[in-house]
Amino acid sequence: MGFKEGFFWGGATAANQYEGGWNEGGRGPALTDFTTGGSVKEPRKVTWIDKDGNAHATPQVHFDDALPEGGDHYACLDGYLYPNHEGTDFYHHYKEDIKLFADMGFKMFRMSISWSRIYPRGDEETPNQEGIEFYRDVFKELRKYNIEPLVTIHHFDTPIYLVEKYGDWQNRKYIDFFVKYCKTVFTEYKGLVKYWLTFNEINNTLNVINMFGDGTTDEDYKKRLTHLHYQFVASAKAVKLGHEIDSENKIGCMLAGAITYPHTCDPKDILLNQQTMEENFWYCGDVQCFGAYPPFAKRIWRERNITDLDITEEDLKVLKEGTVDMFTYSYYMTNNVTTHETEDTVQGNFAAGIRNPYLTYSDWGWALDPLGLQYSLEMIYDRYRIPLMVVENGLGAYDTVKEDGLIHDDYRIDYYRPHIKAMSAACDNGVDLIAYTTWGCIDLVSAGTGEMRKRYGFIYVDKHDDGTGDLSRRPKDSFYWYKKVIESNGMNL
Ligand code: BGP
Repeated sequence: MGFKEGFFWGGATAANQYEGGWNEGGRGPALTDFTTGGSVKEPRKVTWIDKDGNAHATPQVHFDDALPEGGDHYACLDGYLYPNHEGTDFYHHYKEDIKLFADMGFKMFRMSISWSRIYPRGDEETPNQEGIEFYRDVFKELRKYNIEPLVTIHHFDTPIYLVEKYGDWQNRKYIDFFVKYCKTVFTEYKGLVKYWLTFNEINNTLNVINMFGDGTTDEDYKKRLTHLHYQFVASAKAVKLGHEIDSENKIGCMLAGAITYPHTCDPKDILLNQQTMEENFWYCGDVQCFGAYPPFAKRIWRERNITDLDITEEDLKVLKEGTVDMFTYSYYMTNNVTTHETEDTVQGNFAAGIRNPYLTYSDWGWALDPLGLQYSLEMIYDRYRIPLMVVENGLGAYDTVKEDGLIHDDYRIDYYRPHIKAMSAACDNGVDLIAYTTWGCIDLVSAGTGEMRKRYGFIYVDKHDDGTGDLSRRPKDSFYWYKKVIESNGMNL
């Protein structure tokens, strides 16, 4: 019992937080070079970018400048670069890093392609060959060690040129730009990559990232739904095209595990929780797995007075033809919802809410809830009955290098152990779980905070928030522990 033979154990990263080489190899600047997801108040290292989004050869450092007023994506275009743009330099370390992943016994490695490395502006006719060759080398290197790449095509990093020229996914033209990009990568990497994810945490548009103002007005909400709809159509077209280009391709959706519980057994809370899950989670899952908007979508639109979303008959046909092969999600925590007044709240990045008295919390205010992972796996599988992957899970923690030069991260091992047990229990209960890629298997920049000190890795990277560090890599204690877990197919915890 437990994990099936051939289970894909591995780790996950994203170009926008890991890759670096942001202005090398013909890459264009991306949205995520300018923002970390909304919560950084003080950019630490700032390189000058002019208003057209062009990087200047000699960076000017503005340590004392505050974040432009408002701090949203658009304000960031005024000339600030965020720590993501450097990541932890996979670009120059990929051979070394992949060797370390192989030493741990990885069967799968999740990474993303930076769109602006393939199409620097996003709307040009021909791709950037140097960018194409970079990823080809990476995929070959993975294959050398029999590590299966799992590739996210879009992980928050839309080319900045598109954002400036067309607005951020508020324009139908994005569908064609994205599909062209997908066609290029499906064609170029045919035979090298089989597992693909279209949009990372697609439901974040609705439930987490502060992309369109504060989201409280109906108008803001409509923008989010429009953005999502264009991504649904782009994703469905990509799925269809990916199957046509290579019938071996397996293409999945990827959602943030926005799993909630009713805070009390008051039926009003039960109903509130059901509707919250519908809005924050099932709305995106249903469209991508069933190929049609769910019945409750009409309630969501009605409640926000939205009567004229730009959804055409042709779009509905496209959604039907582009259902995904697998359902994948990130799982970090659960949150509670209630209709009652409560003062017992918890603050964290991406996670302000009601404190669950049965759970403990991470240093960043995220509820530690391994059983919620089992619960969500069983609930999702029950609904969709297609293979599942947990493609992000992990503990963001402060790590210190001890005098012996080692990182004794037993707290991380203590985090993983019950989560892996929970997945095993879900498998025993019939869930077809095929992969587990832990988040930030090597230290990288936090999406929510832009910090280096929020570390997730089994591998420590010498890089710090003040800009110091030589980027050297070294295994933490959890590295050796995870190696044993993989060797024993999840039995030796
Ligand atoms: C998810 C993102 C990742 C990752 C993770 C952890 O939302 O897909 O990119 O960063 O969250 O979040 P954070 O970096 O804020 O700790």
